Amino acid sequence: MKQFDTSLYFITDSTGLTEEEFLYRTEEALKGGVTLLQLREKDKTTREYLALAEKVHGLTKKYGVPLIIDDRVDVALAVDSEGVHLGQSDMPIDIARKILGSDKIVGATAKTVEQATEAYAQGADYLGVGAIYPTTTKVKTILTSTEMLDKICKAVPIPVNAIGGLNKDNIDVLKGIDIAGICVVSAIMKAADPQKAASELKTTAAAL
Ligand code: TZP
Ligand code: MG
Repeated sequence: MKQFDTSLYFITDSTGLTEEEFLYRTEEALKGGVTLLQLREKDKTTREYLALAEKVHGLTKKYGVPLIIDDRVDVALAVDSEGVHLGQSDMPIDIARKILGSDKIVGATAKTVEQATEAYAQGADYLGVGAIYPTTTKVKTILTSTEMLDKICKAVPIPVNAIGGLNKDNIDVLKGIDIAGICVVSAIMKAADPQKAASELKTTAAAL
C-alpha cells in the first residue's frame, strides 16, 4: 500500500558539496524528521545519479522515509525508489504511471489549475506548486502566487505542497491555504545544522 506524508518534503541539492558532506547533511535531515525525501540532480551522468541514488536510498530506508527521484523514471526503477517527481517537460504522468505501476508515488509540478487537474487526471499522487518566493536553488522557475496555490488546492483532491524560497520565518503566508506540506531545499541543505533546521521547520509547518 502506497503511503506517504508530504508535510516536510526535503529536496536535496549536492551542488558544491563533497559526497561525504552531502550524505552527512542528508542523514541529518532525516534525523530531524523530514517525511519525504527527493534526490534532485541536474548535472550528474546517469551512472553518477544511479550510484548516489543507491546510497541515498540506503539512508532513507534506515529512517523509513520514502525516496523520490527527480526527473528520471529509469533511475527510480533501477534503485526501486518509492517514487518519482516529474515536471512539465519531463515524462508525462500517465506514461510514467504506466511504466511504474500503481504502487509507486508519482509527483508532478503544477503552476496553473489546468496543469494541476491534468496531472491529477493522469494519475499524479501529489503536486508541488511554486515558486512561492524567489529561490537561489538552481531552477528554471517563475513565481506562483499564493492565490494560485489556493486555487490549485481547491481544484484537486490529492496532496498539494508549496515550494520555493520557503523557510521557517516566511511560511506564515501559507496559513489558511489547504496545503499538505512544504518542500524545501536550502532551508535544510544550507543550514548550519540541518537536523535542527528540519526539526524546527517541522514544528513551524505543523502549526500552519
Ligand atoms: N521548484 C520550484 S522552486 C524550487 C523547485 C525545485 C527550488 C526550491 O528550493 P529552495 O532552496 O527551497 O528555494
Ligand atoms: Mg524535472
